[in-house]
Amino acid sequence: MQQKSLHWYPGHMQKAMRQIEEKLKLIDIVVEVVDSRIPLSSKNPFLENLTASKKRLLVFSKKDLVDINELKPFENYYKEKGYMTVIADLNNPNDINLIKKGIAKAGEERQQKYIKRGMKPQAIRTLILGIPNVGKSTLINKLSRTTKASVANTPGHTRSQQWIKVDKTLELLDTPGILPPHYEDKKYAINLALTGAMKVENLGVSELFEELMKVLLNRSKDNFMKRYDLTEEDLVDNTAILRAVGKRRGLIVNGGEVDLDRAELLILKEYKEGMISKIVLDELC
Ligand SMILES: Nc1nc2c(ncn2[C@@H]2O[C@H](COP(=O)(O)OP(=O)(O)O)[C@@H](O)[C@H]2O)c(=O)[nH]1
Ligand SMILES: [Mg+2]
Repeated sequence: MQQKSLHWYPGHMQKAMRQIEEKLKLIDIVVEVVDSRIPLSSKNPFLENLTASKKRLLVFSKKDLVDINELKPFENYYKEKGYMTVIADLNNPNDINLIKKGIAKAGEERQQKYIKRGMKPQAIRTLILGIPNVGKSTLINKLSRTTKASVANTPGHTRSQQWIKVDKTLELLDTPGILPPHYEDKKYAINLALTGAMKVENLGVSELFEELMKVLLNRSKDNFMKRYDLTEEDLVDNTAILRAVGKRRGLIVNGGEVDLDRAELLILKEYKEGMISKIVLDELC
């Protein structure tokens, strides 16, 4: 395993943080997106202090890929840290509306300040933040498509920034703040790779497969057996599992043997796409 490739060098982290700090000067509230399958692994803790002075709405995306009952403790965990929360499938228009309502609520205090000063209600300026692959672009697209989106070029503090005017009460910075993932803890790196937020090759396919099997056999055995029509005898060890799955799916090489490597990749891919199990991978201690 190439440990080196797992790490963002301190320079990268600093650069990302500086860029986000610049953007934060321009905005009223922060919407941070995390993947519901990994609500801890997909959140970069270095951001906590940076955004502490803003109202923060945390969106758990991809709720369609988990059993949402499992998210309650995570929601409470973040609420205790001062976040407002919304659990959403970003492809569901009702959920996009819930997020819009959450943003309005997060911006209410700011709005009251404008009104007290005798001003009309102003657009709440919002920055979407998150690590790669959590759904930032999807959210920006969906929010702006709910009304006629227009891109306005408004001067910011230091240089001009592109704003998407969603409606009279909401403007989005059109480029999200992209955070490096939180790789330092191996457990997080594995979860990021299993869900597609990081290239599988960075960890090694076989190691990742072993980790996935531990989780699935522990927490989602029935679903796993059902997906591949397996019996208890097929589960004696990982090679037996791969052999059985490969046979069911016709992954056979020339000599009639099962192609174990392809079976491994197939299971990893189907897990990533939500076809096997709806467990939340992270666990709160
Ligand atoms: N199932 C599901 N997929 C989603 C959801 N939100 C985003 N995605 C998918 O996740 C992938 C990454 O989304 P993207 O918006 O590009 O993430 P970004 O890197 O944070 O901008 C894409 O394939 C999206 O279609 C969701 O709520 N549910
Ligand atoms: Mg994007």
